[in-house]
Amino acid sequence: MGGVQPAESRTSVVGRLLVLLERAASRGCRLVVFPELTLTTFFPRYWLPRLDDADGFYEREMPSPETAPLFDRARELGVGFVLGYAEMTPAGRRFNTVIAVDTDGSIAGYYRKVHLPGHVEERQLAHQHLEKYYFEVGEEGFPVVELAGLKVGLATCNDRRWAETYRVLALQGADLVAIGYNTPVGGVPGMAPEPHRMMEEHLLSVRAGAYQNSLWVLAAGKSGFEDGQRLIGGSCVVTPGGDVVSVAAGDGDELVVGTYDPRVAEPYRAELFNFALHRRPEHYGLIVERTGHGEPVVETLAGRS
Ligand code: CDV
Repeated sequence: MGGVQPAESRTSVVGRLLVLLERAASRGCRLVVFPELTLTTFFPRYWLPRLDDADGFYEREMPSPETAPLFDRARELGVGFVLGYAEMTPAGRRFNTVIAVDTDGSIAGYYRKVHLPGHVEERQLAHQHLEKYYFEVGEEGFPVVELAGLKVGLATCNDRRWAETYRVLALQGADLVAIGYNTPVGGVPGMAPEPHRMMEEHLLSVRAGAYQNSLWVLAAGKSGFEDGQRLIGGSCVVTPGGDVVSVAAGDGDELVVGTYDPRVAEPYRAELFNFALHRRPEHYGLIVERTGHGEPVVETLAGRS
């Protein structure tokens, strides 16, 4: 998707999504992935000292009167979809959320973003990255839902850079992982500012996740400019072999299409990445016991047989 400007209404954004949905249906697509925080501009770039001043960016119900046309049309077309949005719960909790809707219009599941990047406090930057300020960490983990007859793992943006995301989804039998994202070019603390580097790191992440877990990745990002901030784009379809078979060509609203074929994953799952045969979880304990890089576990040779 091209950028969503701060003044753009939900109705206007949904109109753009409907155009893409119609195009997808006419190409025979059964599943469409929309970006993270699709319905608004990527507002974590703004520092608003009063959190309540951001309330207008959040959805309190889904579907809402503004988003209902998307749900209705998708059901009529028999297309499932995944849509990212900012969620405000009835108790006033805030999450960076994804909803997954099946081809018959039923809600298949939700995901609340786990890996929230950025910072909580205002920083002296042209653009902030305040996800830790605007959202709580999702508490329900990474779900796999049934969409268009496939097992679809849900993740969002920064999750795609973490190996654990894909592995936890693959261990639940995911055939593919749907990932919406907003990756600003430059100005993100700790990330290289050059657009080509950012694109390289994005593709490296989704390709590695797909390959190491024998699953497809559908990555859908915003692109072009939003309120003066450039977003990386690069939406793509990645095979279980790690090949990018389809990628966005431009910076505006665009349909990126791939054909899911279960046979691509089969040789990997049968042999090289046959988890049941080759994984050694007894040696992976540190992954869940330790968060930071920590001290090396120094092995002593004494007593080794
Ligand atoms: N919305 C995001 O999660 N964006 C992050 C930041 C760090 C640029 C990303 O990983 O793309």
